[in-house]
Amino acid sequence: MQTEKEDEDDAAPEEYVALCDFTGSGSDQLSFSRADKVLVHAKPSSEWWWAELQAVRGYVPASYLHQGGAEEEEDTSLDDPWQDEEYFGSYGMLKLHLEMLSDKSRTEAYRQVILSNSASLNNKVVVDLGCGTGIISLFCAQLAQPSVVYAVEASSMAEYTKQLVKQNGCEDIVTVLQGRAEELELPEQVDVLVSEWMGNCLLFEFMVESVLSARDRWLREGGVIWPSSAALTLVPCQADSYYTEKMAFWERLYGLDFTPLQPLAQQEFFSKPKFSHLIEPGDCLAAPCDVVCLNMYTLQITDLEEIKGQFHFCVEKSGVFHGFTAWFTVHFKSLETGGATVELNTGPTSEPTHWKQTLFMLDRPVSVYAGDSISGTILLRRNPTWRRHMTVTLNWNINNSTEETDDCQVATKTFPMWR
Ligand code: GJV
Repeated sequence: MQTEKEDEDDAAPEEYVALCDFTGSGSDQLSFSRADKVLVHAKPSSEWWWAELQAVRGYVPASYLHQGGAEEEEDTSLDDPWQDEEYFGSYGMLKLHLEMLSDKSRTEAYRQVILSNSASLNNKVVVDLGCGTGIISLFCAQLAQPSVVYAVEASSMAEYTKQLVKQNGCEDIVTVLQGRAEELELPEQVDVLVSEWMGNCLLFEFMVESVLSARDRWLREGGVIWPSSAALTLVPCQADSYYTEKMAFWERLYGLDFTPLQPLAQQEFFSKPKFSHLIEPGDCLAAPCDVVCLNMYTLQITDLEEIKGQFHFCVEKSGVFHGFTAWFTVHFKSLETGGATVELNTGPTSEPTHWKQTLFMLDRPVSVYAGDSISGTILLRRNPTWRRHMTVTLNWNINNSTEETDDCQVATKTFPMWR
């Protein structure tokens, strides 16, 4: 691999500085630490560069590097680590709102929360953070009698949300405020902070930061946050058809051996997680395990930089271990003492939601047997530069239960989401 690349070095290598630690997966990726100086020899794609560190060469993720020194002023792409123009631009159009509003499980869960708490919402002050088209605020006004709902929306959709509020006769209760929550003031403290902030793999987009900062500024002592807690769940799984479609495909084509393309396929299809995967309950090889639990009352913005979890699975049926699938569940605690908690579960045994599930493919499938154990850790590391992005690092080992092969395979893989 390394010698094949040597002919790419016609131009002088460029020096880059690592923005944070990175653990390479497989033998063709480099591992490095924050502030390491890396020599970039070639940029075969915008995401993976061919580079050198301490005389060792390998691929490095481009987004982890920045060009130190004088050239920095050239880099205007770093101006907005939140990419807000693009982010709020996309919420200014209908496509995403259509997707969210079509998601019955999601929307009905919020409706159910309002409905089952309608008595307690009487005369309460509510803020709906990132209200979009205002559906949750409208539910509040329609199903309960809060004194006011502040519907906060940064995108240009807010203009239409105002019209929707009027059109539905809710203008006495719902006040739409256009702007980024972080830059807005509310005229009063709120009793209830409601938001639908969850992204893929729960945290992607990191809108949760806006919720936490609104909590600290706006929520009165003893106020309620909806959702009140969130959990990320993981399961080892088979993903036979996806594996066949993207990897086994290259085994034999038209009577020819195409396997030299498999390393490329691995890089292209399996190095990032697959969003919008729907796992069949039967593809789970073990009982799912909650790896991260977030308490929305105590969680701090700084906690988001690195979130760690652990798992221990007992393989329940023999099969091919292709990867891990993740999803989340959120809980809305009742305003009434003893009232029922509402849950929105995006896992394989619930109605599919627009989040679907997130699949993390291993580099190589592993056969596992009933009784084996798969244990390890998950680390969600927020991208130090691109604040809406993160990487997910999975570490696992498989312990074979049969006595004659007492082997233990240890592996690790880091998945950028997306940078
Ligand atoms: N301030 C105001 N509106 C926001 C903010 C913010 N800080 N962040 C996101 N939004 N569940 N992953 C808006 C955004 O424009 C969009 O309409 C909605 O909140 C996102 C809701 C769904 N995204 C999610």
